Amino acid sequence: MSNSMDDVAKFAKAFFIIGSNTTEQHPVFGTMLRRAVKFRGAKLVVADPRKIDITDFATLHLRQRPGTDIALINGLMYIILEKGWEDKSFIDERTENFDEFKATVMNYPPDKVAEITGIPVEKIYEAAEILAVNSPMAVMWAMGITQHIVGVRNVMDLANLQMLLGNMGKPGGGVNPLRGQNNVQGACDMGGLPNVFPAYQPVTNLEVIEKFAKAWGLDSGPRTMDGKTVRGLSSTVGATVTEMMPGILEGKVHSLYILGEDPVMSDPDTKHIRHCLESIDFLVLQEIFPSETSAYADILLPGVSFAEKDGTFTNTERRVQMVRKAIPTQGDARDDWWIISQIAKRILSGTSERVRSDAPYSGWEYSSPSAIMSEINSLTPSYGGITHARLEAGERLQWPCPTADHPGTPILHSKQFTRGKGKFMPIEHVPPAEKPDDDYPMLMSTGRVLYHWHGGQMSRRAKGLMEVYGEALVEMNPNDAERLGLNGKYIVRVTSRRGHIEAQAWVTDRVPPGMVYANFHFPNASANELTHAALDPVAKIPEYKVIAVKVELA
Ligand SMILES: Nc1nc2c(c(=O)[nH]1)N[C@H]1C(S)=C(S)[C@@H](COP(=O)(O)OP(=O)(O)OC[C@H]3O[C@@H](n4cnc5c(=O)[nH]c(N)nc54)[C@H](O)[C@@H]3O)O[C@H]1N2
Ligand SMILES: Nc1nc2c(c(=O)[nH]1)N[C@H]1C(S)=C(S)[C@@H](COP(=O)(O)OP(=O)(O)OC[C@H]3O[C@@H](n4cnc5c(=O)[nH]c(N)nc54)[C@H](O)[C@@H]3O)O[C@H]1N2
Ligand SMILES: [Mo]
Repeated sequence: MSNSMDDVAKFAKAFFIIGSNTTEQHPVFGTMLRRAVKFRGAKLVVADPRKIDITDFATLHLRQRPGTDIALINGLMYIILEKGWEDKSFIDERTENFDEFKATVMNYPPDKVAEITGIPVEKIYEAAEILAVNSPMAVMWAMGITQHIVGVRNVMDLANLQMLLGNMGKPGGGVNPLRGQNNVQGACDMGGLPNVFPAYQPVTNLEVIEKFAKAWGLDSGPRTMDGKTVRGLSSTVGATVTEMMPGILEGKVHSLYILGEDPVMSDPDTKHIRHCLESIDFLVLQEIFPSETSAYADILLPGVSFAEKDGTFTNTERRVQMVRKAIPTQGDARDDWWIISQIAKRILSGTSERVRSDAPYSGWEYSSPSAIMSEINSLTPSYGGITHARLEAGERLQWPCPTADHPGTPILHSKQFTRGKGKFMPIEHVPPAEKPDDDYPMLMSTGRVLYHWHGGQMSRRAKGLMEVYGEALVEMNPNDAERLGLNGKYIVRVTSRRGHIEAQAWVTDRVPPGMVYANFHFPNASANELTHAALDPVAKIPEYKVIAVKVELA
C-alpha cells in the first residue's frame, strides 16, 4: 500500500474497492472500512462481478463482466476528463506523458465501455462523480484485478486514475494493493523474486552484485560482465514459479526446493502440475503438515509454524512487526531459517565455491533471527533502521526507514515518485485469454471463502472451521440453476478444457447469470483442476479469474 490502513480509514472521503473481497479476505481492514462508511459517511464504490458482503455497505456496486476492468477504469477517466474533474496542478507538477495517455482514454466513451463491461452508462457516470468529487479517494485492490493476463496493466491503469485525480502522496488517498499472505510483502522485500536482491536491488546491476558478493564473502573466481570483472554472484534473472513448473518438462529444471507452498492445490491446471512433479528428478519439500504435494517429494523437511518462531512479518502497509514463539517446537521440527542455513552451508562446502571468512556475513553462520535482522539492516536500505530493538520497544515502523533515527514512512510518494515524475501509461483493454463459447458456455472465476486458507492444509485441520464450511461449494445464479433443474441441493459437474470437478452448488445471486465461482480449498473439488496457466507477460501471474466452463448435473 502506498498509504496506511489507519490513514485511509480515517481520511479518505471515498473508497474504490476493485477486485477485492475485502471483508472476507482482509477482515481486519474490511472492518475498518465498514466503520468508516457507517460512522463517518465515507462513500464506497465496489467494482466486482460478484455481490460480495461489502457491497451491502456500498454507495454503488458496479458489476462488470470479469476481465473488463481496463475498459471500466478508462471509462471513468473519460468522464473525469469530460467533466473537468482532473487535478490540473498535480498533472502539471508531478507527472509526464499526459497527452499520449489522454488520447488513449478518449477511445473509451461511456457507451462503448457499457458494451464491453455490461455496466449501464448511468452507473459509470455515477461512479465517476462519487470518486472524483469526494477527495481524497483511496483505491484498494487485490487478486480480482491482478490474476489476469492484463494484471500489470490493470494496476497501471489504477495508478493513472490516482494521478489524474491528484490522489497520490496525500493522506486518505493512494494506490493500495491488499497483500494476501501474512508476510508476502516481507518475502518480496527480502528478494524472494527472480530479478532482485533485497529491497528490489536488481541482480543485473554491477554495483549491487559487488556489494552483496563482498558482504557474503563469495568468490567463485573472476568473470567478465559488461567489460568489467565481477566476483561470485550470478547476474542472471531467475524463473518464476509459473515458469519453473513447465521448465521441468522442458528439461530446464531438474530439482526443486519448495518451502511452504502446496502447488498441487494452488498452481493452475492441477493435472499438468502432477505430471510436472512426477517428472522431476529430485524434490525437497519443507512443510509443517503433510500436504497434497508431499506425495511427490523425495525428502520432507519439517519446518515450524508461525506460532513456534521468532522474527518479523511485514504486512500490507509495509509495517514490520515482531512475532514471538508462543508454543514450544513440536517433534523434530526446526526453524525454517535454521534448515535453510544448514542446507546452504553444506552446498557451500560441497562446491568449489570459496568463501572469504573475513566478510561480514559469510558462511551462513546465523545464531538467531536477530542476527539475520542485523544483516538486513546493513544490506537493505529501506530496512536500514528497522531493528529488533526498536520493534521490541514498541515503535511502529513502516519502510522506507533507512536509519536508526528515522521514524518510518506511512505514506509513499509525498514529494515525488521513485522515478521522479509519475508517468501516465496509455493502457488498452485486452479481452481474457479464454472466452465462453459453444462448448464451454459459462464463465468461472475462482478465489477464496472466509473460512478457509488456500489449499486448506491448515484450515481443513481446524474442527470448528470444518463444521461451518466442510466441503467445496460452487456459487451459481438461480437462473442457471433453474435451467439445469437444480433446487439448491444437487451436485454439479463443472468441466473446462483441462479437467472437471464435482461439487455441491450454492444457488445464490452473489454471482450473475452465466458465471460460477469456485474455490481451491478442497482436494476432491479444487478449482485448479479447471484453471489454466495463461500468464500476464510481465508478472507471470496466471489468469485464475476467467475460465470458460460447462456446468451439468452430476
Ligand atoms: N479467509 C481467507 N483470507 C485470505 C486468504 C485465504 O485463503 N482465506 N488468502 C490471502 C491471500 S494470499 C490473498 S492473495 C488475498 C486475496 O484477496 P482477494 O483478492 O480480496 O480475494 P479473492 O477471493 O481472490 O477474490 C477477489 C475478488 O475479485 C473478484 N473478481 C473476479 N474476477 C474479477 C474481475 O475480472 N474484476 C474485478 N474487479 N474483480 C473480479 C471476485 O468476485 C472476488 O470478490 O486473500 C488473503 N486472505
Ligand atoms: N484457482 C486459484 N488458485 C490460486 C489463487 C486463486 O485465487 N485462484 N490464488 C493464488 C494465491 S494469491 C496464492 S498466495 C497461492 C497460495 O498457495 P500456497 O502458498 O500453496 O498455499 P498456502 O496454503 O498459503 O501455503 C502452502 C503451505 O505452506 C505450509 N506452511 C504454513 N506455514 C508454514 C511455515 O511457517 N513454514 C513452512 N515451511 N510451511 C508452512 C502450509 O501447511 C501449506 O500447505 O494460491 C494461488 N492459487
Ligand atoms: Mo496470495
